[in-house]
Amino acid sequence: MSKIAVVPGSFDPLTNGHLDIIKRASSVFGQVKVVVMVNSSKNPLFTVEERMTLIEGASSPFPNVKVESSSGLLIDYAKSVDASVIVRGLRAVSDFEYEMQITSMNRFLDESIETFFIMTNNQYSFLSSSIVKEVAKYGGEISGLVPLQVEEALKQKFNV
Ligand code: COD
Repeated sequence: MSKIAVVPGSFDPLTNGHLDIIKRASSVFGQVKVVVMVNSSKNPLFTVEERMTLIEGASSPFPNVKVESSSGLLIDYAKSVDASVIVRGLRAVSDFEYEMQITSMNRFLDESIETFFIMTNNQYSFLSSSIVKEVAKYGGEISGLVPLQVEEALKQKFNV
């Protein structure tokens, strides 16, 4: 039976680090659901719909990837789509503590859903949505760090 994996995140916006994780997950699992989680306490730059459109554009070469959104608990979303695995990316030791906390909480809520980690590609280990937004805001060079459509969307948002 082909396994369904969920790749959750804020994706505000998608970076090439995220895309690399999505691509690698799509080569291992039968179906991949990239889910933009809506977090009411964050103040995102891009709307959920904008983030989804950018992810759909960049992940179009991977036919087993679908993009959705959810505003509830991740584990409830994973159950609703019959996923057996949550996939997360790991960049550095600094990610570990946070990831351990959310993985443990998700296992407490439903221990039948496993979390798998994919190590970042070295070339993207320093990349995050926040750092890309900061550089883009001041007109810095971001090509090669994000997909072309994301680069254009950032330039438009910041008027640079
Ligand atoms: N290289 C590799 N991986 C990367 C890179 C990179 N350069 N950058 C980011 N990643 C990975 C991240 O480690 C993460 O796995 C994924 O890509 C998405 O990253 P972000 O930053 O967009 O997403 P987060 O970390 O903000 O997502 C957090 C969630 C939204 C998943 C979490 O808050 C959540 O599950 N919220 C729903 C509420 C819930 O269920 N809470 C209970 C569990 S605590």
